[in-house]
Amino acid sequence: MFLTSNEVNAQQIQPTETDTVTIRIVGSMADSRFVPAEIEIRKGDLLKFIVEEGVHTVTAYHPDNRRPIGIPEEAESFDSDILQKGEVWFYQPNVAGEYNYFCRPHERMGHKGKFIVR
Ligand SMILES: [Cu+2]
Repeated sequence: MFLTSNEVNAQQIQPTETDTVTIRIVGSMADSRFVPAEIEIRKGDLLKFIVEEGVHTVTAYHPDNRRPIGIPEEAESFDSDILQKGEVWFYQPNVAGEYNYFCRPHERMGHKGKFIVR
């Protein structure tokens, strides 16, 4: 098959184009939130969660965490454990789909987030 030079370039560039995507965690009580609370990323991107205020977790909706599943079935469950102000936690999803997660201390106050891997 004949490829134009543009098509060749696209094929060469795409597989290596990954980013580190930062999600800030702010608030300490009912104002706790992930910023942004919802984001689309690409497979291979690295998610970097940084706690700017309060004490939080980044926890998957998954039976491992005693919740109904809210991430792709083939994806690995995750739970950051307690993160203090200034701490950073990374997750690199390698399965496409929708990932719903929450913060253990503030779930009932609505501290939840979602990322979609394309
Ligand atoms: Cu929280």
